[in-house]
Amino acid sequence: MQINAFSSKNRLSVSGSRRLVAAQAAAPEIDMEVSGLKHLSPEARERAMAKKANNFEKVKRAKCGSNMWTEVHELSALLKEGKSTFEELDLDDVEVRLKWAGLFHRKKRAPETFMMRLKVPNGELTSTQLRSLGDIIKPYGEAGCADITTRANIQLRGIKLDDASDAINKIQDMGLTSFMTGMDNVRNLTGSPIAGLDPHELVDVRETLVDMQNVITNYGKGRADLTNLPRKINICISPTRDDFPHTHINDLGFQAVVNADGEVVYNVEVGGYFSIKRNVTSIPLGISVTKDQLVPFAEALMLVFRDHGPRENRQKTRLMWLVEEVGERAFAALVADRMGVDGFAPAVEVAYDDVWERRDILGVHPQKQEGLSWVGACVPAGRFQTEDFYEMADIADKYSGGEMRITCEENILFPNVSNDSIEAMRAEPLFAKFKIDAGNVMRGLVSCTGSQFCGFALIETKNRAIEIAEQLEAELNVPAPVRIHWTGCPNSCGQAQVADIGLMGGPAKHEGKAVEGVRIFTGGKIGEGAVLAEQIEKGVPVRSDVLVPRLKEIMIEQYGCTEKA
Ligand code: SRM
Ligand code: SF4
Repeated sequence: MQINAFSSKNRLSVSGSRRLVAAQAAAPEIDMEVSGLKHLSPEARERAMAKKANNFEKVKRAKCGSNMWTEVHELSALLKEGKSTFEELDLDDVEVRLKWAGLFHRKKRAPETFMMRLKVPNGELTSTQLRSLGDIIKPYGEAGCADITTRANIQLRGIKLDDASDAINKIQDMGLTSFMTGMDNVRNLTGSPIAGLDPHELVDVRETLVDMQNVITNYGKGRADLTNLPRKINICISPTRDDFPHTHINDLGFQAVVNADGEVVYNVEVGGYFSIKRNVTSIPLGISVTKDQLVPFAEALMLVFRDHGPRENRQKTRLMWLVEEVGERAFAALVADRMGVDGFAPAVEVAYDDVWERRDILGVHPQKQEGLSWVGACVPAGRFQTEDFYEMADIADKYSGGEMRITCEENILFPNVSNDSIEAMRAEPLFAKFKIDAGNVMRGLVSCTGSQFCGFALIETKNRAIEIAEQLEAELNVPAPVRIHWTGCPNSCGQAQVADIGLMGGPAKHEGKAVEGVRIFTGGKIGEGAVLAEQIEKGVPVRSDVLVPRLKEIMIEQYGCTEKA
């Protein structure tokens, strides 16, 4: 099979401070048979799978998780009407397949309650949605809370399976979805929290991200042919040099650039991911796509991943393993073939003559629209209580046209605030809790869920992260934001490796006894020229009398902090 994966167009140009120094030469035709793709046919995979499929694949083969899109309503009804007890339900449905409907049983930490993960493309929410989300968790009292996630998304907590059917209907009625959010599905699509407001963005990605979600989730109702992937897939579109969605750690990242003709196109990177066994940044595919190709490309790539991706050893099933197996060019050829196109334009190579520091978007910032600003506020460790939803909705209605956004750093942002209203807005009680001018440790704080709710966690994270951030701010002068990311285990949902200082849960000993501990990572860089943080220590007890002094040392040595008098 011959596929010309790349167009032969070379592009060279200079545009503003953006200097296009080179463009990739046309690639030769790719012979898929000689590049070893024969054994990757869906039929061959199927044969291999029958023998060596991992346990999750066996559960999916017994019954696909997509069945839960209807069955979840039946399970809810069975419980509600007393026709079944929770214990009588099928274990694989409860622990695995319900994740296809966005329901994660918190068996170890809060038995018989579920975390419900949504999809919020680009993290945009309306005041109506905020109020409805508050309404869903309100009945659960203290057990009902919510989190902003590191994919600019919302997770609701405390949900009972009896009520899940109603919750799902409410969520779909408000134009959101919880389907295809867990297990081997696409995760929340990320872009830029300041899309449409930002004077420096190359393109407003909001509409494309919504289109992409609609296509790959069938408008949130679930798309059966895209739901049985070998593993999860993270997708983002990055429209600025800040790279807010961390292209380098997504399985599929589109980076907006300007080509020689002055058009915005998207360089394609693939394969970035974190896991217990491997942490790897994405690699360029050597191609670029147009705006119109973004959604078809993502869809085709997912189909290629579905059909050719490995499904044997679960630790070797993320997209990177397939890309490495077939090579970047052949992989691009497979996607082109699936899209029904001859090939793609080469990647645009961009070298800038200036250095671009990733912007801190908390606080008040002028928008490209005259007289308007966005106002970013810090949500400590991303945790919301029920009443926060109502207060945020009121603020959004009063000041930002009923709109609020959430970020991958687990914070909130109100767009389109009239400059005349900023002073009044600052005085609102919400911002005593979620500070607009948060300190330089709190504003950079990110934390995964940790042991309060997550069964994988080796340590408690969120509460501890807040306490230690407060202590550091009390004891140190911190001249610039220091980004501290907490992650409760090596899955690294809290992205320890992108932080200035990353703290990853792990075992430790104190005075001969086993205690909660962390591995410490430092030196992560985000934005242009991103670099992963490296582990400098392990087995450090998280007790504040041990960890805080160690963090202070690092902050003084590496981040210009000084002791307060
Ligand atoms: Fe994650 C599994 C929470 C972002 C890598 N992650 C889990 C589970 C579902 C495990 C479980 O069932 O308890 C956690 C749910 C805990 C809970 O109750 O909240 C969980 N992951 C999260 C969130 C909520 C952390 C947060 O506090 O923000 C994030 C939800 C994002 C979303 O909206 O979908 C979250 N997880 C991430 C990220 C960061 C990212 O996407 O940039 C990563 C690393 C990047 C990546 O995926 O490559 C991440 N989570 C994992 C992994 C390791 C994946 C792997 O290939 O091995 C697991 C374990 C797994 O999938 O087997 C995992
Ligand atoms: Fe749970 Fe570990 Fe992810 Fe934290 S990093 S949410 S502890 S799986």
